[in-house]
Amino acid sequence: MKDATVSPLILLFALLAVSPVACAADIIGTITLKGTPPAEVDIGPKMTEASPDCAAMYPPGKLPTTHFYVVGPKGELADVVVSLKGVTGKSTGPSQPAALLDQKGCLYTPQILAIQTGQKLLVRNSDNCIHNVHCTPTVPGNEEHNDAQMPGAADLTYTFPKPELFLRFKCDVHPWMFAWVSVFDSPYFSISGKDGTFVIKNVPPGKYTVEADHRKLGAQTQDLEVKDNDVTVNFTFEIK
Ligand SMILES: [Cu+2]
Repeated sequence: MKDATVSPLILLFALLAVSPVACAADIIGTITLKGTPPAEVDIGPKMTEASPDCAAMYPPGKLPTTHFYVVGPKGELADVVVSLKGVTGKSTGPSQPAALLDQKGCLYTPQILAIQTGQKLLVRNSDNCIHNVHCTPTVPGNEEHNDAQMPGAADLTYTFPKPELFLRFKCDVHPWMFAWVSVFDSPYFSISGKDGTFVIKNVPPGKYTVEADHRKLGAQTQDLEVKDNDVTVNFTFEIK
C-alpha cells in the first residue's frame, strides 16, 4: 500500500467536498377556516358576579368573551399548533430562553402557547389580584402544580419533561381562566398568528408528517419531504 499516507490538506478538502453544507429549510404555510365558527361565550356576567375586581379592569360594556376561534377577514385562523409528528428526542429546551404565560385582565395570555420539553415556562401575575395557577397534565411524568400567586409576586417557573398536546392551565379563583400549553420534544413547532401563517424553522432534510392542531377543531396531518428549499403546506379547517 504505497498510498497509505494522505496529505492532511487533501483530506480536509475531500471532507469539505462531501460534507453537507448547513442544509435545513423552513416549513411555511397558512391556516384557513371555512365556515362560520360558533359564537364565543360572553364571560362578562360570570366575571362581574364572581370577581368585581376583574370586571373593573375593563371599560364598561367591554368585558371579554372566550376566544377559541381567532379568525381574520379572509378566514385566517390563529392559535393552531403546527408540529412535526413523532419527532422526539431533539429538544433544545434547556438552553432556550424561558417562555412566558401572563395573567392579565384575569385572562391567561397567550391562551395557546407551545414550549419544548425541559424549557422553562414562567407564569406571571400582572394583575392587582390573586390568581391560583393550576396545571393539570394528563401525560405521566408531567407534574401537576397548584400555586397561589399574589399580586406582584415573583414569576412561577415550571418545566415539563414529556411531550403533551394542550396541557391545561386553569385558575382556581377565576373559573373562566384557561390556557393550553403544548410541550414538544423538539424545536420543530409553530403557532399560527392572526394572519393564519406559521413557520417551522430549520428543519433537517427528511420525510415528515406535519400535524396541525386546533383546540376546538381537532387535528389534521399532511406528509411532505424537506430537501434544500423551504416547503409550503397549507391547512384548511372547516365548520360543518
Ligand atoms: Cu385568576
